[in-house]
Amino acid sequence: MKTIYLGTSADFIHHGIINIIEHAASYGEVIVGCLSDAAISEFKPLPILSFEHRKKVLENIKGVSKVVAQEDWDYSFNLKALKPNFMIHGDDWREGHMTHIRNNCMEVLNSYGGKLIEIPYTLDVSASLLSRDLYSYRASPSQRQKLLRRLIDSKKIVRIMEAHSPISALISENAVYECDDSHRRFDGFWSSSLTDSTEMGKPDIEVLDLSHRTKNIGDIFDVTTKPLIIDLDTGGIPEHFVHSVNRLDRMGVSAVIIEDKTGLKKNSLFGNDVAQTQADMNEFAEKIRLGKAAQISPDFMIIARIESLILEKGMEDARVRGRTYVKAGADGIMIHSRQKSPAEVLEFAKFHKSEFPNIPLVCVPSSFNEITAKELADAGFDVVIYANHLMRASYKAMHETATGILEYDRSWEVEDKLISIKEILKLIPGTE
Ligand code: SPV
Ligand code: MG
Repeated sequence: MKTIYLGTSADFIHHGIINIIEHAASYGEVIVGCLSDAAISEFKPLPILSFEHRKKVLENIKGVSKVVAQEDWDYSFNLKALKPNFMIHGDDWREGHMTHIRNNCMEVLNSYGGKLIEIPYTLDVSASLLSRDLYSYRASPSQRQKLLRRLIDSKKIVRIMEAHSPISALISENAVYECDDSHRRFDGFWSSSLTDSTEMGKPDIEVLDLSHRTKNIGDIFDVTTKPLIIDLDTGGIPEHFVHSVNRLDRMGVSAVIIEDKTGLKKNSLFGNDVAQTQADMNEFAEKIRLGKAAQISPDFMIIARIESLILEKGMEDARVRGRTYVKAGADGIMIHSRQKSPAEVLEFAKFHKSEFPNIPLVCVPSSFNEITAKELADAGFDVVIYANHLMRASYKAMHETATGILEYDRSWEVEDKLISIKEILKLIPGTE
């Protein structure tokens, strides 16, 4: 009996996939490669169903003989391993970003005498279009919340962008950079104490209360689907922190990050230029313990942020604190630095990953901004947060526009820096 291979994510089984399976079965035994979360995440948002559930659905479709995992977006690795007599694919991959994968598959098939079968793409159905109908499902608190852990488990690095307003969040929700080996997107949002405070014209000293912060998050959640990490400063006193955990968890926030400082908190990027006090390590660990006991959903994460390098307490202090916080139940560690060079956070990452390979490590490369996300991933980081960039971008543009109008006494000269009114009207569905 001859064999034929096809790969699919199988998040939605529609008649287009059934057509391909039926057609494939006329050539021989159908082996289906079910794409792993990691493979899908290189190009598309994570599927709604887990890998195990998608595999189970495929195994129960008439005509499917065997289901294997396809761990890469590129089918050619499985072709090399399985050497099927045929591979089947819709003819839509002859153009666009899939062409080089088609070439890779052709090369492998040719190497052992396999054959490619292409069938016309089923035009009236698209999994991507169907997935848009599931927008509201993705945006539900529990679905959104659990995405962060799944992304950390599937991606080499999770890219998080600061969102201080719904419109800034929408920009990150939709931003994409398409390259050959992946489609790069932001995976979620950072609710920053700095940019939330700045948006309100207030200093970053824990002056905004939780109601204000959660109102902003609620507004962001109204129009987006991606997971959110909140910067909760010191977390407040432990008796208050447990209530904050409860509230954030219930609204579908994925993670809270608290920093080990006490007293009047100032922004970390000041370092020791202003008076800032690091919290007692054991008291902070107790706060983490109480927070973990207070959460309801197993998906909610409490991430401990170590300020030892910011406050020049040294690497050993950072390491001891890291160990203590992990022992107290922290689901992740954020190591912060305000150096121009990433050397100290890379050194910390080496220690941390050798001791706790499964505890996610978070980086905020605001001052050491030459390092790429890929380099951070290679050094062991799991999450990178761009903590203030959209706020800084919008401030600069607004300031230049305001002073430009004063300078020229009219708006004509600054017009080319602005989004047109026509575009604004098209930007938000439902405006017209
Ligand atoms: C924030 O974005 O508010 C942060 C990161 O806490 S930093 O400003 O670098 O301290
Ligand atoms: Mg902050």
